[in-house]
Amino acid sequence: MNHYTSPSESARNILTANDRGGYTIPTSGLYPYQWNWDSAIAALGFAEFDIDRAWVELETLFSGQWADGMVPHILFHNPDPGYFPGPDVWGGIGPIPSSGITQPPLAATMARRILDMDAEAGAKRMRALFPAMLAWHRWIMKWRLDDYGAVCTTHPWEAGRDNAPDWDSAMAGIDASDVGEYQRRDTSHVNSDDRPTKYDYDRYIKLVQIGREVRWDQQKLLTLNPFRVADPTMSFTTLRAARDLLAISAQLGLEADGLHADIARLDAGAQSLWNDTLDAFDARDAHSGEWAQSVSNASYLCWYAGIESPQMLERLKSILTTVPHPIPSYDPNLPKFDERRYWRGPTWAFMNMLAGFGLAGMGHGVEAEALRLKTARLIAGHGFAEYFDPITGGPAGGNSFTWTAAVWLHWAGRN
Ligand code: 2M8
Repeated sequence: MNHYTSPSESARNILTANDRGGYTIPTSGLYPYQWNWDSAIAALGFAEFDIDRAWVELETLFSGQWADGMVPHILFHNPDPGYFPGPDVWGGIGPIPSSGITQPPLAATMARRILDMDAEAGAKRMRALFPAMLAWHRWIMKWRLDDYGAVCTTHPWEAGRDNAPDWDSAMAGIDASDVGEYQRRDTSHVNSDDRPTKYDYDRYIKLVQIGREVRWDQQKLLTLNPFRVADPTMSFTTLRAARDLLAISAQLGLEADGLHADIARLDAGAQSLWNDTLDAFDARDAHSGEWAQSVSNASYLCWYAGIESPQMLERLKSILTTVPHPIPSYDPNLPKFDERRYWRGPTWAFMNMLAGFGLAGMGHGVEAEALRLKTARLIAGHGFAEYFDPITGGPAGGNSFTWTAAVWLHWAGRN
């Protein structure tokens, strides 16, 4: 007799199979290392069946923290020739080989959720991690804010939305003519139509070369780096993380000097990303001041940050009824929409979950539930893909993907 594997069983199996001992890779082959925000989501998934393992995931992530507080976007625990660019290209300067940029800070927010699931098991772990999380927050405050208090990304990989249209004009300003020869590995694992182009990769690598050249000296990079974009992903997640750090500090009686003032500054910065002409939250080039004119799935993270927006709610209601598998990473009514290409159209289940957390937290339970059920249907019908075509639901990128499995266990697949 065949054994029927339920989606929840499959999701647990994916997390277990992607577990490399203390950290989880996003998917084998394409992404063989520990990624920062993927790990925070993985921890939530583990918390559903192994709360100790959830804390270990976060502890391993912070074991790669640099002396200045930065938590890298990739930790290269074990060399793997299947990924490019690897540790030698990045030249990270932390305690373990790493990249030289960070990623949207989800860890404090997910740690708070895990703490809430079992306060007794979590209090000690949380106390131990808290100073490291606060140091990361302070590093972001020191090095990534623009004049308005919006949080900037210094590399498309830092925002996590690699080839989003948000960066198109900033990317056009990068001279990558001397980037040299290199060999991509991603397109040997998955369909190249689902991935960024060579034009994009030349610029990604050029930015890595600029950072490495000055050994990731942030002061120097403020003037040397041609790419600096005030970003809704970084701004909303940093604001939310700061609010969660404050709540955790109050709950556990921990020192958190300056967080109130930081929250006020970040709140003003996040609000400054409202583009009146577009009538949505947008990205803004920090060098030129130009708007990207991009409604992305990060635009819908306003509630996650504790920011209300009737206009965004109207937009959300509209895409919930007009787009078969929302939330598309780029608005289908805008000219650059590309339903297969990564962050230029496809739907990402974990971004839906973050938007869902925000909506539920700010009293929009109906929309949160509609989004959750649509995400559940998408995953149940098309598998644990890295991302999905928002029109057909077709799976794209890597499969047996950690964050999609974690989203199922913690949010989408719950009864
Ligand atoms: C993607 O980015 C990496 C570089 O960081 C890549 O394409 O090689 C993005 O989707 C990013 O947000 C994600 O964290 C990473 C691993 O899932 O893959």
